Amino acid sequence: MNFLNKLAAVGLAVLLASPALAETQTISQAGKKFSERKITVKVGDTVTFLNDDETTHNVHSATDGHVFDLGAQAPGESLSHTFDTVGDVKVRCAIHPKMKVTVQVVE
Ligand SMILES: [Cu+2]
Repeated sequence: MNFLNKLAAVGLAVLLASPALAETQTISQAGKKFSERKITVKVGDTVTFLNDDETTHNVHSATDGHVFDLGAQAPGESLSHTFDTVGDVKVRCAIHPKMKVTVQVVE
């Protein structure tokens, strides 16, 4: 094997060993409902919460170890959260208690 072939082999090995790129999933909130009841994401993935409704929403979670609050979200606005820790995260809207989605974060 000459030098260039070795270099190519090493490059390929590095490429194959690199982790998959983080993904983004989108959940919409039309009609005061999350478009999903439960989704599964991988650690490091981002979920975008799109407010395609006609009212303000406030996506947040009070789940131990996963607390976050995206704050008041006007119609038309998109806000994102990256899930960094394994677990079942119960996501709610602070304004509309019936809005619930569980984000299951896996390795
Ligand atoms: Cu809401």
